Amino acid sequence: MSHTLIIGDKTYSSWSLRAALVLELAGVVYSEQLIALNRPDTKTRILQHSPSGKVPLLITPDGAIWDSLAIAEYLAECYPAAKLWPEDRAERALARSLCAEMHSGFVALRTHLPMDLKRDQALTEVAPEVQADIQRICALWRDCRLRFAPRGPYLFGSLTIADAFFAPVASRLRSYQVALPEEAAAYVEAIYQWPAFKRWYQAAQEEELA
Ligand SMILES: N[C@@H](CCC(=O)N[C@@H](CS)C(=O)NCC(=O)O)C(=O)O
Repeated sequence: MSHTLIIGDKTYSSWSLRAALVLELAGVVYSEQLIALNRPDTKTRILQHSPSGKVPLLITPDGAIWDSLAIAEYLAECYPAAKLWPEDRAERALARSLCAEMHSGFVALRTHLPMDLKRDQALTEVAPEVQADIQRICALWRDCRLRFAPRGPYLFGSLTIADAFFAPVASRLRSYQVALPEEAAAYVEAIYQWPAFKRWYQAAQEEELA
């Protein structure tokens, strides 16, 4: 196997999930190496592979690639037939904007609602900055769904890198039981029906954590 993905716990590692979903979308056969997060030796173990000290990291015939967005772009370049980005240039630009906004933003949501695939419990209080992030995400999803719903249930109709990037957000909204507008709730359900997401989710349920 020529690709190895170094990941964190499936329950918690949202950036690892994104990279794994893009690999699945590309149809790449790969092996997986899991490094448990939040343990005394976590940093040392990750640094043996990843100069950033973070996961995911993808080992490829072209060398190691760290950072989920770099991994996604690399795979899009290697596997053009998989159409990991939308084919239309304007739509591709929109999809890249969504992913970049996800990659660099929504700090309040990521801080207060960390991904936890074993969780099924609402927060007692939702901070205003978290509410603002949720509203922005729902607006992004709504715009995409209004435009592309005739093509399928995902952000751009069929699955793209944008769905891989928002899948962990969908999981947070569900596991923290956030009330959602109809189209956002339907999108969350579509993510939960994505076979590659289901496999990761199931593995997370079976994962033993420290
Ligand atoms: N910008 C990075 C973020 C990676 C990241 O923050 N990964 C977390 C796990 S989800 C991590 O490695 N945490 C371990 C640590 O910081 O020690 C990406 O997109 O891949």
